[in-house]
Amino acid sequence: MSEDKKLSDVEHIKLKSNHLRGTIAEGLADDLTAAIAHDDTQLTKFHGFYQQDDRELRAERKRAKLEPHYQFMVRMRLPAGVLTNEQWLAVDDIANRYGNQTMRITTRQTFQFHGIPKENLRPLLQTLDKVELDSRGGCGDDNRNVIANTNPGYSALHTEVYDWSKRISEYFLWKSRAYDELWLGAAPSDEPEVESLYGESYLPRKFKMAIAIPPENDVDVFANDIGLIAIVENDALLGFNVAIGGGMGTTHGEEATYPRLATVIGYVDLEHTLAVLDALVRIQRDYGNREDRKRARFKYTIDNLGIDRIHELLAERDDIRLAPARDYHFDRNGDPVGWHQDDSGRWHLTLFVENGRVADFDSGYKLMTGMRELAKVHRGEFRLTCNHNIIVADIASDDRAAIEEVVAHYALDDGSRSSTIRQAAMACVAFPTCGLAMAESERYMPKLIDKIEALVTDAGLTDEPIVIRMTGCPNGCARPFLGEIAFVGKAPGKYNMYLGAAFDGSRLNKLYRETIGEDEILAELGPMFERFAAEKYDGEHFGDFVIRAGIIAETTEGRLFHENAGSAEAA
Ligand code: SRM
Ligand code: SF4
Repeated sequence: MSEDKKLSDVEHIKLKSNHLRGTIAEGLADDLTAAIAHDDTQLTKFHGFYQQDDRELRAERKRAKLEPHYQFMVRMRLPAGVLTNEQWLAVDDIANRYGNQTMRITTRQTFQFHGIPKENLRPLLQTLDKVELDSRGGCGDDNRNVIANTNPGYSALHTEVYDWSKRISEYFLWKSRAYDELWLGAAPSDEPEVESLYGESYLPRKFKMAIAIPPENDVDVFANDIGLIAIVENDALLGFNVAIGGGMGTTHGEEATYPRLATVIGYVDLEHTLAVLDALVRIQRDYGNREDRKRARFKYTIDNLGIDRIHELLAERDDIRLAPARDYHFDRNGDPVGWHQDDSGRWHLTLFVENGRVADFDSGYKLMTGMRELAKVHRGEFRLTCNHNIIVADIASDDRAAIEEVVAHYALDDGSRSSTIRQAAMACVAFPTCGLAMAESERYMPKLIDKIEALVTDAGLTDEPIVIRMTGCPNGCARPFLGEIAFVGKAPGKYNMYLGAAFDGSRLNKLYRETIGEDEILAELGPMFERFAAEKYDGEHFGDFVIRAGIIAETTEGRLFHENAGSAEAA
């Protein structure tokens, strides 16, 4: 590891934290401020929450000489996004009682609660605990929520993959007793903490894992530090292709940072899967950059070392030699909404949720109430998807009518709210809670989509599921660099526009126009849609078309993301 003096600030905070305790308890007890100590805000991430402030109130509070309106965002751990109806009701109750009366489905298949005052943190986490949920590892330099394909069509495989996601999530949880002591009232103990995998410094940066079942890539498996691609024969799960080094985050103007798609490095059978994951995580733990957090993700470790060296390290350190990768094929990275029947005859209903916000809206649309009523009659489970949607899963044929009644009463599947283009769109949270947002995203995207809907209708493309993604900054939380079209916030009302990712999530897009506003966005898209409608091949997707038509250059790998940026036609 690097010399101590060069370590980043966060590394020092972790090292002196007494296994993630810091002075969090003292901060909670301090009623002179709604905040906690600065260093502790890094540690609470490991416990699943971030200190934020309402950015809309900043100026007003400053003028009134008040501290910012501090509040917390709590992110649950929910492997594969599965929760029971009892858990749904508990989560709904938490959002109403302790938060801002909304729940936010995330792009990693879990819920976030926003607007939590610090005195509500303990009761919130205790309520989660009562229904066997937690927020451990929701954030922080550790393994994050393990996501997995929701695949309503294959219930047996889904169950198996769900079990794997829980197993992996639990295996890579940090072990310190700090969570139980700080939040659940466990008595402190003199027993030494044993953090055999993470040690005292945990990982250099966040770490993410996903499992996809081809042909569905709804998890965007290549955007993860480790992606497992299920290899299935005769409906049985045999093992996984292992892909490493995916990640989206970049910084505007800093070419040393770039999104990267995970590289498939081989195949592992089920028996050795955990050992391979463990070995890869330890490589990142030992070789990852602990000085510069902007270059600390596994993707950079891999590009620095090279894939051949990763294979050597696996062999030298753990005697692991991966078999050659097996064939697989992905069709898409979106969710097909509506009713689906699985191979055992049970039903699943995928409901579109715009940008993941579950709330009772001013428009009169009572999604939160409707889902609560659904949870009271539904006897199966709910699955959250990585595209911000909800699957009401495992419905017996006899129960379908009761579900349909609630769905119809609250208009939960109202087609007028979800055109094809809207269903394929996704935006991150951004304002007012995200401290890193440079432009609006969740609150603006629906309005932009209204206008894009008009353009696709004019071009005769109403049934074309073009993947459009938006984020308020280049950190990439809605995986924008996998959008066939993407908008990434640069300044209020201004976005960088990207084109050319693959519909199945297997190719990054590229920067097309910089710092443009809505009028320019629409002026660019209108003629492009007309041309696509006139010139597209049968079955050709928009992201492939813009490359074939010479509108944008293809991005072949993360390191080349910034090369040949801009309109290829203008070049
Ligand atoms: Fe994210 C930071 C929201 C998925 C890359 N992300 C943040 C923070 C916590 C801002 C902060 O650090 O202060 C955002 C909180 C906003 C808020 O007010 O709620 C935030 N990220 C989200 C969510 C809620 C977006 C959403 O619309 O659903 C997603 C929560 C996922 C979860 O349940 O765990 C979310 N974030 C992602 C993804 C997508 C994914 O994982 O598939 C990415 C890109 C993949 C990746 O990790 O590379 C992502 N978030 C980031 C980054 C950039 C990391 C990097 O390597 O550079 C940051 C900033 C950071 O870590 O420094 C970030
Ligand atoms: Fe915030 Fe940026 Fe992530 Fe959007 S992409 S939630 S603005 S950090």
